[in-house]
Amino acid sequence: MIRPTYFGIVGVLASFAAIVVVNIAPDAAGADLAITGYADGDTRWFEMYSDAFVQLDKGFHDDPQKDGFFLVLGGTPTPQQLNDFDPKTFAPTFNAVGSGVDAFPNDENFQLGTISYNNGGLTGSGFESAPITAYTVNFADNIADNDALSDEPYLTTIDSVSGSVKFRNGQLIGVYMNAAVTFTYDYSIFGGDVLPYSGAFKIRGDEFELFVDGTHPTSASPLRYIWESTGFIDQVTPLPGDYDRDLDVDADDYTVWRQKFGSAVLPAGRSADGNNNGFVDAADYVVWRKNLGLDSGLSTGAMMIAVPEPAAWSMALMTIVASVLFSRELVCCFTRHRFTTL
Ligand SMILES: [Ca+2]
Ligand SMILES: [Ca+2]
Ligand SMILES: [Ca+2]
Ligand SMILES: [Ca+2]
Repeated sequence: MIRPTYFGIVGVLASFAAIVVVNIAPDAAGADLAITGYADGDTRWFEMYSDAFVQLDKGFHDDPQKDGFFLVLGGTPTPQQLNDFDPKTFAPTFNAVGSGVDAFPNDENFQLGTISYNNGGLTGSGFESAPITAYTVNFADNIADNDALSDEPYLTTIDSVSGSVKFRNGQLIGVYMNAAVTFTYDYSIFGGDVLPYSGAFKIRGDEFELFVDGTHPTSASPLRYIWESTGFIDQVTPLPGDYDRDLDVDADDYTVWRQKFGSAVLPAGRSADGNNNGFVDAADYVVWRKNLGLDSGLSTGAMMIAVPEPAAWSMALMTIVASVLFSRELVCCFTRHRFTTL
């Protein structure tokens, strides 16, 4: 296996590039949708045999293209430490040794494969939904390919896929997909078994999430691999004002706008950035207000995330915001504040 830390992570990341694509047979009457994504900067790949991980474009010395090199636990992990480790709350310690790792050579531009769907009933008019029949992906497209460790120790399987793609007058307004993913690492080259690491790749509206995790004992240290990435799908044009991506424009979208208010958005136009200027700001409230009541009539299915009904105080605040934000003086001051703080 791989050790010590610095050289180990280079080798593991390189060998990850040897993922094999597994196809689910496409529907005979289907159409294909190639998707690309924009990954968040906290996209991470853990290799917890070597107690190491990298984070997308964290940089290394003066090279912003590199993805750094970080220690996880500060030493060879024990089985208990691996079991207790929570990647969601982990705060890294940067280990500035060696020359760094460019583990994600395409940086945030992720290749996310092809969705096949049954287009038999589509007319290109109005709101329409089509079932997803297959998903094909090579996540290794996003990982450095300079494998010098061993031959293709990693495989990727799409165990199952479900969901649908949504259109408005033929334009893609959302993807709602849940794919069960298993990575396997062929440890037999070191005298072990083929080890699975399982998780899911999900898309909801224009947002994607990949999470795969697994731990296995070996004769040396236990192995644990984790890859987590979130981001946005490029091909989707969300309904204007539908900030929670459930294909209507209602009070819940206002709640999202309020929660995100003041934040920067990359790329512009995602999240609650309805006017496409890269910030969640007052103009996005205007977009929401203009489209309030728009309803596609389409279900987002089992992937719908429950959003609580807005409380009475929230509706009252909405009215206050509407009346206050658009007085000329406050819009002037608000705008000036935004740009002086950048
Ligand atoms: Ca990079
Ligand atoms: Ca909505
Ligand atoms: Ca709604
Ligand atoms: Ca905006």
